Amino acid sequence: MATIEGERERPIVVASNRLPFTLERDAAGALVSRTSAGGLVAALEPVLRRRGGTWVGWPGLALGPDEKIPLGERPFRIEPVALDPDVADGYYHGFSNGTIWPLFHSMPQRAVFEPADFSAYATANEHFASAIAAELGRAGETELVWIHDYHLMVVGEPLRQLVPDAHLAFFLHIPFPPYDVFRLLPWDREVLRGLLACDVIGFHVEGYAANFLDCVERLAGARVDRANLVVHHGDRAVQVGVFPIGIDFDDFEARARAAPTAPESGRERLVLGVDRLDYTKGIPERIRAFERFLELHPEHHERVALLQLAVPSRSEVQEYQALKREIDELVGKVNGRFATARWSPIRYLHRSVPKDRLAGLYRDADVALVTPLRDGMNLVAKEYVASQVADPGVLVLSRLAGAAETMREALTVNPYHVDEVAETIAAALAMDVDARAERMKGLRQRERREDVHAWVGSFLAAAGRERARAAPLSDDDIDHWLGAFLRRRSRLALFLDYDGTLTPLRAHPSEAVMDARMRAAFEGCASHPNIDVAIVSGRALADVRAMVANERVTYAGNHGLEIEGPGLAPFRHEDLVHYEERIAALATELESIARDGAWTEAKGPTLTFHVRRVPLERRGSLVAKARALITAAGFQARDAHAALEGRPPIGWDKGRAVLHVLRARYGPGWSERVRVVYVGDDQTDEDAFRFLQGLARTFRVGATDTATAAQHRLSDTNAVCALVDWISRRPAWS
Ligand code: ADQ
Repeated sequence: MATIEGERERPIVVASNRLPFTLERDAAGALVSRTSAGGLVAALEPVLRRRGGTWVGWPGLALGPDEKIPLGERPFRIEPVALDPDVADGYYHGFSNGTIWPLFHSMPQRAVFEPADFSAYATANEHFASAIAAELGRAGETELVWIHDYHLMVVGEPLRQLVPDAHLAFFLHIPFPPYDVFRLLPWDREVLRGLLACDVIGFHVEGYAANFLDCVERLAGARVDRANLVVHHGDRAVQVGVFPIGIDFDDFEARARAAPTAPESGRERLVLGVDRLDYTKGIPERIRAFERFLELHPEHHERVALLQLAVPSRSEVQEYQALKREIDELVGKVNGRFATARWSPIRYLHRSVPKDRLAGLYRDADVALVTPLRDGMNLVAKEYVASQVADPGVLVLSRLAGAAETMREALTVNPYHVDEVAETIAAALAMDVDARAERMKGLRQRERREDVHAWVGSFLAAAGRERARAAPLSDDDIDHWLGAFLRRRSRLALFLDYDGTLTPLRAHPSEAVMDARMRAAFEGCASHPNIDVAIVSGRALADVRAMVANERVTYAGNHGLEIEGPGLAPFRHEDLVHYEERIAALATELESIARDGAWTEAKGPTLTFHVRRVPLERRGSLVAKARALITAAGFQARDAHAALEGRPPIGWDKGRAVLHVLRARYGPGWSERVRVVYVGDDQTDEDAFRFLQGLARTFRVGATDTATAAQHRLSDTNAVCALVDWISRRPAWS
């Protein structure tokens, strides 16, 4: 893949939940903005300054209709996404922080699954998509859109609908959970579809990327190339990448050098904990481990103290208030148990500390205790390392933090293992200066090299590469999907849709014929002694039979309202007679409104109003008129490819037709006797996919970004041909 010349310097749109500043109201209710101190803002602002572009984000509070955000001077645009309070609440507190945050940190018991929250999340993400699309339209050239984090996982799909060739990159700052946890999410496929609408998806560490690929393979039916971290999703190739985030190393180092020495320093050795107050950070567990350390090591009494800083976070949420109370009580209990007249073992500050002071504390801490129960990366560990400019300290790091995958010189612990953490604190305090210096040197070298600027650079380089098309379907891919399923010598019932599946869609139905390769593969299946082929089509039975012209095959025409096949009693739905006269009258009415090349195909009990030749700008209103006529005549109107179908209101669809064929051919115990494969490209095939769930292998052809109940996706009729050909080559048996 070649890098497009100049790509890296074109404008960029950054989208994140929050804007690069915090908005608040002063006592008089006026808006004031404060620059965010976060590392991400510091890293991305220079990129936006250099390349130009826009930062799209939610201001975090409701603005009055004419209220303007005080933006200050910036060489790039700020685009606030306004959200109604209800939507904002369901999106932010609900789905983002009440569902995804705990679930993705593998704490499913804390996750709330509330449909209204997901719908608010989807709505908020659509607002983001519109705002981003407007920015892309304004710039007049296709720029890179860099979407950040778990709040915006489903922006991609609506955005791609608005700007089909947009270049979208996504980075997840939190872990991506294993399949068994992810699939607890009732909206698992929706989230995967949203992510797969992007061209590049970045994670901190390999483990998260591997979890994502597992989920994509098992839940989204995409093909996964694990060696190259590529997902072949329909006709698109999505590049997955591993980009461990870093910090502004030089900035922390300089602050640490400049920070004054605290007056109390040196009296006792310092163990430091610094976190957002969040249940994932393992603060109560850490305090218990420190208590255990004091129990096991009385020699450290009056010589060591734990300083725990916790910056308030999401404090309006009950769960976080409960966590705060728990920590308050624990600190009180441990101090009550061990404190002496001149020593308190734990000092606890529930507040934010300015960066300069923080850097000084990091520098002076003998041990940093970074023990989250789960953490995407963890920047505190890195900030500590950058601040070790004097006597080197020791980093004790949870194995469940992403940072543990690269910060190999840290002493790693299981944060749930109280004794292990306690003994590691003791070991860290006992480590001699050579060992400390050796480990710290390695840590510092890496963090200096892989700082946040390097992170931005490597992500943008990957995102700027030319986009690849999906690789053609190979025998290995098909073997992976069907090999085990068809291994046993069971009969195969192969159901195939016709238009769009065996043939590409054509302007006129009479032009849709199988090409030579497809014809050969198809005939191979039809003449195979252990395979029964059935065609399930929206065409009239006689029509599809004439197109396919093979007497060994079963035909279900008119979406299964009429069925005929070798060895089967011909079937025609008994209610059809009541509709035949009415459908003829409806066909005449539709002909009277047909313009611009629209035409009506009468198919016996059903009809199709074709609009493929109608210019797009006039299609919508014509289809609306046709739909009204169909409905007024008492028929069901259903969307098809560039067409609208009129069907009798009979509770019958392709799913029922498949069941009819299976029962008639193999008897009521069919699911034990036969393996079923179904391939289709149309909305009407979804009825069959749903009906066959768990009972068959199902394949949806084409359109990647539509929802499907099928297990797997095939990019186009070439992929169908590869599949049908593979099936035709199965050895026969008797
Ligand atoms: P966070 O969950 O916010 O980030 P983390 O990476 O540890 O977690 O960053 C916390 C930040 O808050 C640090 O920069 C730290 O200095 C600051 N901080 C904490 N307590 C403070 C205090 N009392 N006073 C001042 N500052 C304080 C999410 C993911 C992480 C991932 C980052 C970046 O959860 O896993 O590392 O994004 O991708």
